[in-house]
Amino acid sequence: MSKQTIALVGVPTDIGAGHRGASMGPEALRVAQIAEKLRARGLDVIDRGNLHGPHNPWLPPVNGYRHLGEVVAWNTAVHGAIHHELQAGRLPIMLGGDHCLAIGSISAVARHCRERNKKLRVLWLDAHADFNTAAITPSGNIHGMPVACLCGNGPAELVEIGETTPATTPDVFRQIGIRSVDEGEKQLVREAKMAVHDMRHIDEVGMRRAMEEALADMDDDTHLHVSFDVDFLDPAIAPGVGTTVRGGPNYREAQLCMEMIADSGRLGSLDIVELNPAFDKRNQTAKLAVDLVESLFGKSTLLR
Ligand code: NNH
Ligand code: MN
Ligand code: MN
Ligand code: MN
Repeated sequence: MSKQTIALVGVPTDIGAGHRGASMGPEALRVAQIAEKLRARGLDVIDRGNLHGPHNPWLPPVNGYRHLGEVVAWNTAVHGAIHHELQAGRLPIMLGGDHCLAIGSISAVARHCRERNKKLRVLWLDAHADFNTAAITPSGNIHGMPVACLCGNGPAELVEIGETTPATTPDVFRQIGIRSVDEGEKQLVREAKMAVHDMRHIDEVGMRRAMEEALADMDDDTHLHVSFDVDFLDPAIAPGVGTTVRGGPNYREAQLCMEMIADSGRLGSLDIVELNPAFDKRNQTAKLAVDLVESLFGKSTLLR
């Protein structure tokens, strides 16, 4: 097999978030040497630079959505860029940006899977389920809604990004690290029968078994997408996010999670989202994210 080529796609916006600053995420990851560290692992890395889109007008929600038009514009750009990289056989890493951008990236991955007759599995590493809708959102922030939109529960403009509506279905998702789900959102998560490996479950069975479950039943035809919301991590080690929730995975649990994904050999695309340098200290959260991404690409399997 030929050498895997990674394409970094920066998406500098905080359009879907409740705090400003995730727009600085792509540059913080570059400063933390994401490209250099992956090259040191023997991977080919192309940095595509940043996508462009509307600025953040910082307005209140309208009909339950903040900045819907701007979110559509950014996600349309993301969908096109990520699909282009996948079609060329590259492994795209989206450098976010807030988590609303997963609508564009995952709809592109789902489209690619349909075109190539591949099965899709999405690992959603997050403190939050991101399954809100306009009717139940406590904030109107669309970064709390991407999973719902991808499953067809959202505004037409967002649900229709990509070729097929809905882009995908709840059964492809495995959510890991969840510990903050809004009241109305809980009901929807239950109704959708989403596979949620929440922190309670991880406490009880450990990260190893939770990840064995999340990675089960994949085969040669499975494309694995990882959507890594940096607030997945415990805020003690990762303060550089807008919405910290205590009680997340510690350093070793997070490493094991990434190592087990690497061992699966199925990783086909990745989002790194919600990194917010305005809340960080000396870029430590960006450096940690890069360290974990190195493990996702096999750094710590040397002794096996
Ligand atoms: N659930 C909250 C909301 O919808 C917070 C979402 N924030 C996130 N999600 N960072 O990952 O507003
Ligand atoms: Mn999220
Ligand atoms: Mn394709
Ligand atoms: Mn989150």
